[in-house]
Amino acid sequence: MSTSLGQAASDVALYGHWICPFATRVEFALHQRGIDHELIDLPPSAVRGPDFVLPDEFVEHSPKLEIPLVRVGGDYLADSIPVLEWLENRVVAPALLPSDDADRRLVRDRMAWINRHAFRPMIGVYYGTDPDVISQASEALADALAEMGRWTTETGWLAGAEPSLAEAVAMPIHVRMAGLQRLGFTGQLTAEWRAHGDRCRTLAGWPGVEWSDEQTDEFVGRFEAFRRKRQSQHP
Ligand SMILES: N[C@@H](CCC(=O)N[C@@H](CS)C(=O)NCC(=O)O)C(=O)O
Repeated sequence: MSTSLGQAASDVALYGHWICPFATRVEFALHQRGIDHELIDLPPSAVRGPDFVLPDEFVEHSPKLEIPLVRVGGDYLADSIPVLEWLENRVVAPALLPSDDADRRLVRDRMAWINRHAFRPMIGVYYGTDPDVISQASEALADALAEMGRWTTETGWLAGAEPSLAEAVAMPIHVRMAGLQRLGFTGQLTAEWRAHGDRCRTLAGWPGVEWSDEQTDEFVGRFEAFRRKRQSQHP
């Protein structure tokens, strides 16, 4: 598997922010591939200060004004999963997408599954304001993580014999697990899922996305404040 870029590495830029799980997927893949890039910090609107001005380049090229937005050379793409696939196509040989059709299909199916069955409830846990809703999201997330743990039993990875884009898509769940637990995720993590987390922490992409204790505290604090604000608006 090659990691050489078909594009000068210095030409790659990511508009992202550490708290955004979608941008984290791309940041992980860039680090995992060893793709040198510029990270242009652009906090999501909920985290921006009142004087924050969106850069013109971002406004022009991000159709929904969402991060992640990636520039390679003079080309731009937003939306995490298409961006992950696009970065694969811009390199000499695929590194996080297998070359075999059936293996590639498995990675793609699992990325879509994770998005739907794990990411939605994960976001439901931290954006939840009603305890019943948080608890339902927590249960759904625990079920999804148990299923994803089962996928890893044969090879250690989510889709195939090596880390793939499925790891990039799931990575933000490992990154914020301690924060999710403080915000109401009560599910028991299976041994397989925890072992997958341990394996992910050994990957080249991990140091680029891992959170310090301070970042976990800030994540938790932001969503606790969000809940308090919602509660005061709709007591
Ligand atoms: N489907 C998109 C979702 C991206 C997304 O929701 N990004 C959020 C930040 S985490 C965003 O930029 N929201 C707009 C805003 O904050 O104004 C993806 O997978 O990249």
